[in-house]
Amino acid sequence: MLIVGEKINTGRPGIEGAIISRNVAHVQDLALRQKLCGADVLDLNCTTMRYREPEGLSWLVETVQTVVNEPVCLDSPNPVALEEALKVHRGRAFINAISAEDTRYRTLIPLVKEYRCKVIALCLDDRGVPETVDQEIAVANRLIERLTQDGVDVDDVYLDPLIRPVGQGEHLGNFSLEVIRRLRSEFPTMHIICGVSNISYSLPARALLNRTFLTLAISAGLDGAILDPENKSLMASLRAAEALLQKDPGFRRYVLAFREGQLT
Ligand code: THG
Repeated sequence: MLIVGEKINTGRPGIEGAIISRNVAHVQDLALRQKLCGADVLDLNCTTMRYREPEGLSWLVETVQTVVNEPVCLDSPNPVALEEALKVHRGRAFINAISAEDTRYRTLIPLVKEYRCKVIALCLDDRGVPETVDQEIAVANRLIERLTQDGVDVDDVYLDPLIRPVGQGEHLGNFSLEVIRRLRSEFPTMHIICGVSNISYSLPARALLNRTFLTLAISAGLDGAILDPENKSLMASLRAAEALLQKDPGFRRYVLAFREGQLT
Protein backbone atom coordinates (compact mmCIF):
# COMPACT_ATOMS: atom_id res chain seq x y z
CA MET A 1 0.00 0.00 0.00
CA LEU A 2 1.20 3.47 -0.87
CA ILE A 3 0.41 5.65 2.12
CA VAL A 4 0.00 9.37 1.38
CA GLY A 5 -0.03 11.53 4.53
CA GLU A 6 -2.75 14.20 4.28
CA LYS A 7 -1.98 16.48 7.21
CA ILE A 8 -0.16 19.35 5.49
CA ASN A 9 -3.31 20.91 4.08
CA THR A 10 -4.51 24.49 4.59
CA GLY A 11 -8.04 23.11 4.95
CA ARG A 12 -6.91 21.93 8.40
CA PRO A 13 -6.73 24.30 11.38
CA GLY A 14 -3.46 26.18 11.86
CA ILE A 15 -1.78 25.19 8.61
CA GLU A 16 -2.43 28.33 6.59
CA GLY A 17 -1.16 30.43 9.52
CA ALA A 18 1.96 28.27 9.77
CA ILE A 19 2.70 28.83 6.09
CA ILE A 20 2.06 32.58 6.17
CA SER A 21 4.28 33.03 9.23
CA ARG A 22 6.88 30.65 7.69
CA ASN A 23 6.74 28.42 10.75
CA VAL A 24 9.39 25.91 9.67
CA ALA A 25 9.30 23.88 12.91
CA HIS A 26 5.52 23.30 12.75
CA VAL A 27 5.56 22.08 9.15
CA GLN A 28 8.67 19.93 9.62
CA ASP A 29 7.16 18.37 12.75
CA LEU A 30 4.03 17.40 10.78
CA ALA A 31 6.22 15.91 8.05
CA LEU A 32 8.41 13.90 10.43
CA ARG A 33 5.50 12.61 12.50
CA GLN A 34 3.66 11.36 9.41
CA LYS A 35 6.80 9.70 8.08
CA LEU A 36 7.40 8.00 11.44
CA CYS A 37 3.85 6.62 11.38
CA GLY A 38 4.38 5.05 7.96
CA ALA A 39 3.72 7.70 5.28
CA ASP A 40 5.52 6.90 2.00
CA VAL A 41 4.58 10.23 0.41
CA LEU A 42 3.49 13.55 1.93
CA ASP A 43 0.58 15.41 0.36
CA LEU A 44 1.02 19.21 0.31
CA ASN A 45 -2.09 21.28 -0.24
CA CYS A 46 -2.39 25.04 0.12
CA THR A 47 -5.09 25.63 -2.48
CA THR A 48 -7.03 27.89 -0.09
CA MET A 49 -4.21 30.46 -0.35
CA ARG A 50 -5.26 31.38 -3.90
CA TYR A 51 -2.85 33.94 -5.39
CA ARG A 52 -0.26 33.13 -2.72
CA GLU A 53 -0.44 29.42 -3.49
CA PRO A 54 2.68 29.31 -5.76
CA GLU A 55 5.02 30.73 -3.11
CA GLY A 56 3.25 28.73 -0.39
CA LEU A 57 3.59 25.41 -2.19
CA SER A 58 7.25 25.87 -3.14
CA TRP A 59 8.07 26.96 0.42
CA LEU A 60 6.32 23.81 1.70
CA VAL A 61 8.36 21.60 -0.65
CA GLU A 62 11.66 23.10 0.45
CA THR A 63 10.72 23.05 4.13
CA VAL A 64 9.53 19.44 4.06
CA GLN A 65 12.38 18.12 1.94
CA THR A 66 14.94 19.58 4.33
CA VAL A 67 13.93 16.94 6.89
CA VAL A 68 12.48 13.97 4.96
CA ASN A 69 13.59 12.12 1.84
CA GLU A 70 10.09 10.96 0.96
CA PRO A 71 8.67 12.43 -2.25
CA VAL A 72 5.84 14.90 -1.96
CA CYS A 73 2.48 14.91 -3.62
CA LEU A 74 1.61 18.36 -4.97
CA ASP A 75 -2.13 18.63 -4.35
CA SER A 76 -3.18 21.40 -6.71
CA PRO A 77 -4.72 21.91 -10.13
CA ASN A 78 -2.89 25.25 -10.50
CA PRO A 79 -0.10 24.94 -13.12
CA VAL A 80 1.70 28.06 -11.84
CA ALA A 81 1.87 26.71 -8.28
CA LEU A 82 2.87 23.26 -9.55
CA GLU A 83 5.68 24.63 -11.69
CA GLU A 84 7.13 26.77 -8.88
CA ALA A 85 7.03 23.75 -6.56
CA LEU A 86 8.48 21.35 -9.16
CA LYS A 87 11.43 23.71 -9.75
CA VAL A 88 12.57 23.25 -6.16
CA HIS A 89 11.50 19.61 -5.63
CA ARG A 90 14.28 17.00 -5.39
CA GLY A 91 13.51 13.59 -6.88
CA ARG A 92 10.26 12.66 -8.60
CA ALA A 93 7.16 14.39 -7.30
CA PHE A 94 3.55 13.27 -7.55
CA ILE A 95 1.03 15.64 -9.10
CA ASN A 96 -2.39 15.39 -7.44
CA ALA A 97 -4.28 15.45 -9.70
CA ILE A 98 -4.66 15.19 -13.42
CA SER A 99 -8.04 14.12 -14.83
CA ALA A 100 -9.78 13.46 -18.13
CA GLU A 101 -11.24 17.00 -18.07
CA ASP A 102 -9.80 18.37 -21.30
CA THR A 103 -8.50 21.74 -20.08
CA ARG A 104 -7.06 20.27 -16.92
CA TYR A 105 -5.39 17.46 -18.84
CA ARG A 106 -3.86 19.78 -21.46
CA THR A 107 -2.63 22.22 -18.81
CA LEU A 108 -0.96 19.63 -16.60
CA ILE A 109 0.50 17.08 -19.03
CA PRO A 110 3.45 19.29 -20.09
CA LEU A 111 4.52 19.55 -16.43
CA VAL A 112 4.13 15.80 -15.92
CA LYS A 113 6.39 15.21 -18.92
CA GLU A 114 8.97 17.91 -18.22
CA TYR A 115 9.48 16.91 -14.58
CA ARG A 116 8.81 13.16 -15.07
CA CYS A 117 6.16 13.23 -12.35
CA LYS A 118 4.09 10.39 -11.01
CA VAL A 119 0.40 11.26 -11.16
CA ILE A 120 -2.82 10.73 -9.32
CA ALA A 121 -5.43 10.55 -12.09
CA LEU A 122 -9.03 11.35 -11.18
CA CYS A 123 -11.69 9.29 -12.96
CA LEU A 124 -13.53 12.42 -13.99
CA ASP A 125 -14.16 14.10 -17.36
CA ASP A 126 -15.99 17.14 -18.73
CA ARG A 127 -19.33 15.42 -18.03
CA GLY A 128 -18.46 15.33 -14.31
CA VAL A 129 -18.21 12.41 -11.90
CA PRO A 130 -19.37 9.19 -13.61
CA GLU A 131 -22.82 7.97 -12.51
CA THR A 132 -22.41 4.28 -13.33
CA VAL A 133 -19.63 1.75 -12.89
CA ASP A 134 -19.42 1.28 -16.68
CA GLN A 135 -19.00 5.03 -17.23
CA GLU A 136 -16.30 5.13 -14.59
CA ILE A 137 -14.39 2.28 -16.28
CA ALA A 138 -14.74 4.05 -19.65
CA VAL A 139 -13.27 7.27 -18.21
CA ALA A 140 -10.41 5.31 -16.61
CA ASN A 141 -9.74 3.60 -19.95
CA ARG A 142 -9.51 6.88 -21.85
CA LEU A 143 -7.34 8.43 -19.17
CA ILE A 144 -4.87 5.52 -19.21
CA GLU A 145 -4.82 5.52 -23.01
CA ARG A 146 -4.11 9.24 -23.16
CA LEU A 147 -1.44 9.16 -20.46
CA THR A 148 0.26 6.21 -22.15
CA GLN A 149 0.20 8.02 -25.52
CA ASP A 150 1.86 10.95 -23.78
CA GLY A 151 4.69 8.69 -22.65
CA VAL A 152 3.70 8.26 -19.00
CA ASP A 153 4.60 4.83 -17.58
CA VAL A 154 1.44 3.09 -16.27
CA ASP A 155 3.32 2.18 -13.11
CA ASP A 156 3.56 5.92 -12.37
CA VAL A 157 -0.23 6.39 -12.53
CA TYR A 158 -2.53 6.10 -9.50
CA LEU A 159 -6.19 6.05 -10.53
CA ASP A 160 -8.50 7.80 -8.06
CA PRO A 161 -12.18 6.85 -8.41
CA LEU A 162 -13.19 9.94 -6.36
CA ILE A 163 -15.14 8.33 -3.57
CA ARG A 164 -18.49 10.03 -2.83
CA PRO A 165 -19.89 10.17 0.73
CA VAL A 166 -22.22 7.32 1.59
CA GLY A 167 -24.29 9.94 3.45
CA GLN A 168 -25.29 11.34 0.03
CA GLY A 169 -26.85 8.03 -1.01
CA GLU A 170 -27.10 4.68 0.70
CA HIS A 171 -25.83 2.88 -2.41
CA LEU A 172 -22.58 4.84 -2.54
CA GLY A 173 -20.65 2.51 -0.24
CA ASN A 174 -21.41 -0.49 -2.44
CA PHE A 175 -20.93 1.63 -5.55
CA SER A 176 -17.46 2.79 -4.49
CA LEU A 177 -16.36 -0.76 -3.66
CA GLU A 178 -17.79 -2.07 -6.95
CA VAL A 179 -15.86 0.60 -8.86
CA ILE A 180 -12.62 -0.44 -7.13
CA ARG A 181 -13.32 -4.15 -7.82
CA ARG A 182 -14.02 -3.45 -11.51
CA LEU A 183 -10.95 -1.21 -11.91
CA ARG A 184 -8.86 -3.96 -10.31
CA SER A 185 -10.22 -6.67 -12.62
CA GLU A 186 -10.02 -4.52 -15.81
CA PHE A 187 -6.54 -3.18 -14.99
CA PRO A 188 -4.85 -5.85 -12.82
CA THR A 189 -1.51 -4.06 -12.56
CA MET A 190 -2.75 -0.46 -12.24
CA HIS A 191 -2.44 1.43 -9.00
CA ILE A 192 -5.72 2.51 -7.39
CA ILE A 193 -5.74 5.18 -4.68
CA CYS A 194 -8.41 7.18 -2.90
CA GLY A 195 -8.96 9.71 -0.13
CA VAL A 196 -10.25 7.57 2.74
CA SER A 197 -12.27 10.17 4.65
CA ASN A 198 -14.52 11.19 1.73
CA ILE A 199 -16.77 8.21 2.43
CA SER A 200 -17.93 9.42 5.87
CA TYR A 201 -18.85 13.10 5.35
CA SER A 202 -21.98 14.13 7.25
CA LEU A 203 -22.30 10.93 9.31
CA PRO A 204 -21.40 10.43 12.99
CA ALA A 205 -18.43 8.36 14.20
CA ARG A 206 -16.53 9.08 11.00
CA ALA A 207 -13.34 7.32 12.12
CA LEU A 208 -15.22 4.01 12.38
CA LEU A 209 -16.69 4.36 8.87
CA ASN A 210 -13.31 5.42 7.47
CA ARG A 211 -11.38 2.46 8.82
CA THR A 212 -14.09 -0.06 7.91
CA PHE A 213 -14.29 1.37 4.39
CA LEU A 214 -10.50 1.25 4.08
CA THR A 215 -10.47 -2.45 5.02
CA LEU A 216 -13.23 -3.24 2.49
CA ALA A 217 -11.54 -1.14 -0.20
CA ILE A 218 -8.18 -2.90 0.27
CA SER A 219 -10.03 -6.19 -0.08
CA ALA A 220 -11.59 -4.86 -3.31
CA GLY A 221 -8.15 -4.01 -4.75
CA LEU A 222 -7.13 -0.57 -3.47
CA ASP A 223 -3.34 -0.24 -3.22
CA GLY A 224 -2.92 3.37 -2.17
CA ALA A 225 -4.63 5.65 0.37
CA ILE A 226 -4.62 9.33 1.27
CA LEU A 227 -5.12 9.42 5.02
CA ASP A 228 -3.92 10.62 8.42
CA PRO A 229 -1.08 8.22 9.28
CA GLU A 230 -1.20 9.42 12.90
CA ASN A 231 -4.65 7.90 13.25
CA LYS A 232 -3.58 4.78 15.11
CA SER A 233 -6.68 2.61 14.73
CA LEU A 234 -6.92 3.47 11.01
CA MET A 235 -3.30 2.45 10.42
CA ALA A 236 -3.75 -0.68 12.56
CA SER A 237 -6.73 -1.72 10.38
CA LEU A 238 -4.66 -1.06 7.27
CA ARG A 239 -1.75 -3.22 8.50
CA ALA A 240 -4.14 -6.02 9.53
CA ALA A 241 -5.87 -5.93 6.13
CA GLU A 242 -2.53 -6.12 4.31
CA ALA A 243 -1.51 -9.12 6.45
CA LEU A 244 -4.81 -10.95 5.91
CA LEU A 245 -4.92 -10.31 2.15
CA GLN A 246 -1.37 -11.46 1.37
CA LYS A 247 -0.20 -7.92 0.70
CA ASP A 248 2.49 -7.97 3.41
CA PRO A 249 5.28 -10.42 2.51
CA GLY A 250 6.47 -12.28 5.63
CA PHE A 251 4.09 -10.17 7.75
CA ARG A 252 7.02 -7.76 7.87
CA ARG A 253 5.00 -4.55 8.16
CA TYR A 254 2.48 -6.06 10.55
CA VAL A 255 5.16 -7.35 12.94
CA LEU A 256 7.17 -4.14 12.71
CA ALA A 257 4.08 -2.08 13.51
CA PHE A 258 3.39 -4.38 16.49
CA ARG A 259 6.96 -4.01 17.79
CA GLU A 260 6.65 -0.26 17.51
CA GLY A 261 3.50 -0.34 19.63
CA GLN A 262 1.26 0.79 16.74
CA LEU A 263 -1.22 -2.11 16.91
CA THR A 264 -2.37 -1.91 20.52
N1 THG B 1 -8.33 12.42 -3.67
C1 THG B 1 -7.21 13.06 -4.04
N2 THG B 1 -6.71 14.10 -3.33
C2 THG B 1 -7.36 14.55 -2.23
C3 THG B 1 -8.53 13.93 -1.81
C4 THG B 1 -9.04 12.82 -2.56
N3 THG B 1 -6.86 15.62 -1.54
C5 THG B 1 -7.63 16.24 -0.50
C6 THG B 1 -8.45 15.21 0.27
N4 THG B 1 -9.17 14.37 -0.67
C7 THG B 1 -7.52 14.38 1.14
N5 THG B 1 -6.91 15.19 2.14
C8 THG B 1 -7.47 15.42 3.41
C9 THG B 1 -6.81 16.31 4.27
C10 THG B 1 -7.28 16.53 5.56
C11 THG B 1 -8.40 15.86 6.00
C12 THG B 1 -9.08 15.02 5.15
C13 THG B 1 -8.60 14.78 3.86
C14 THG B 1 -8.86 16.05 7.41
N6 THG B 1 -8.51 15.12 8.34
C15 THG B 1 -8.93 15.19 9.75
C16 THG B 1 -8.14 16.24 10.49
O1 THG B 1 -7.00 16.47 10.12
O2 THG B 1 -8.63 16.73 11.49
C17 THG B 1 -8.69 13.94 10.57
C18 THG B 1 -8.58 12.64 9.89
C19 THG B 1 -8.43 11.45 10.83
O3 THG B 1 -8.35 11.60 12.05
O4 THG B 1 -8.34 10.33 10.31
O5 THG B 1 -9.53 16.97 7.72
O6 THG B 1 -10.08 12.22 -2.27
N7 THG B 1 -6.55 12.62 -5.12
